[in-house]
Amino acid sequence: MSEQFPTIPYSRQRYTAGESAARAREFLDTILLRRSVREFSGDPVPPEVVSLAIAAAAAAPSGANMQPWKFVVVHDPELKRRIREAAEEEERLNYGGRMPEEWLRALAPLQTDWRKEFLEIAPALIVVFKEEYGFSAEGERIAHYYVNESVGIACGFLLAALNAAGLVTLTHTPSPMGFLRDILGRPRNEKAFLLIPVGYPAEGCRVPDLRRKDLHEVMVVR
Ligand code: IYR
Repeated sequence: MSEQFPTIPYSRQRYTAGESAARAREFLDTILLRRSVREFSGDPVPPEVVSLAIAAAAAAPSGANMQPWKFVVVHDPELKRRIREAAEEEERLNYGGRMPEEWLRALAPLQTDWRKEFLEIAPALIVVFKEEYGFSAEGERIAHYYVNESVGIACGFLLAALNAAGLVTLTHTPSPMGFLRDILGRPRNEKAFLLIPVGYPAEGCRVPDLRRKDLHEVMVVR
């Protein structure tokens, strides 16, 4: 049997309902500023902001506290170029027949295509890897649990933290993403989960005029 974690006291300041609602509203107002951006400025991002946002992501809950994630930050133009080339190769196949008609129709309003210039233009790419399993200090395999849920939540924290800092992102999934492990030299227990270009919107950047579902469409109270 493994040992228990020692426990430590935990409490939070109790806000009044009004204070609590004001904080929730402030968070909502901030998160409503987040949009998926495909037109990036080349301006560099402050490295400290990226580090702080990744620290926030790594504070996400995870199955059995395995923290089954790695966040690879790519600034190097040559690596970005290789990632763009490999992503475009996959996307050419996706848009050229690998995605079924229904999927292409669903994407048509977004006007996306196989071209992924943003992978070179954005000053930083954060490639999030999930660790499908880990290793003990003795090099034995350790099972990880709820890996997709854990890493998905961590990515949510990451997007929220970058957004709060005034940076913009795209949640990009050039599937399949196996090339990322090869290009970035990651070990076999890691699988690319999400590719997140980070930066500032280009001058004149536009985003689709999307409608978010109303609260009553997404919230059910019983
Ligand atoms: N990965 C492709 C296709 C794509 C798929 C979905 I679902 C989107 O919401 C957007 C794009 C691409 O990045 O173009």
